[in-house]
Amino acid sequence: MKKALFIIDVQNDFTEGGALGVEGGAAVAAGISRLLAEHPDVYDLVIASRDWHDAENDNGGHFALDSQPDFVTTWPVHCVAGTPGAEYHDDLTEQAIDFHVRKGQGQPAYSIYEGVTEEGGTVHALLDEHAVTEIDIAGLATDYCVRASALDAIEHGRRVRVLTDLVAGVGEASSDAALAELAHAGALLISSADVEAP
Ligand code: VGL
Repeated sequence: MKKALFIIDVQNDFTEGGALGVEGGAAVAAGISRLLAEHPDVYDLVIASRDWHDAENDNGGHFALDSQPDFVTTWPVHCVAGTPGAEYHDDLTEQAIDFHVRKGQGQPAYSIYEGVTEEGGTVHALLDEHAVTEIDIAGLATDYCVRASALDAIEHGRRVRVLTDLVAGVGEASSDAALAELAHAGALLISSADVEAP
């Protein structure tokens, strides 16, 4: 039984001062790095995603270019491929990441499962290849990309735990609702202090 950590979209644009910064985003970056430093052997695989949108189009209506974003299905321009906003936050330890996944080229892509690895494969295939059955999830944003990634992982039959002190969301009510939905769907909500628990 192998265990993976998903680090979802811990990018400059989703942290304080970014185009779509969420409160607590930088602390999530630092917290994930601390977790990986303190528990270097817990995860067989560490997989990190990045939103990686096109600069020259609205990415399937994801970017509000000619209107105000509604912050539900349309968003300010964020995480454009190759820009500083799309880079991992500086406090996230990149050396601990085994696989990098990019998603959202020309389309909205909330779930890490919609992305591709640097080798061009899917996350689903990567997990199968490494016989991963258990997935812990941390990152941004609780109510969007963390939620979608966790639901996909559950749907693919993995045991999922959300590290609730290492996620941060766009809205408080929508983040609470997302965590309740994930618990109902079968995810365990745990603190990162309990990652070693069976
Ligand atoms: C996200 C809003 C828009 C996320 C991505 O990473 O949760 N949220 N695009």
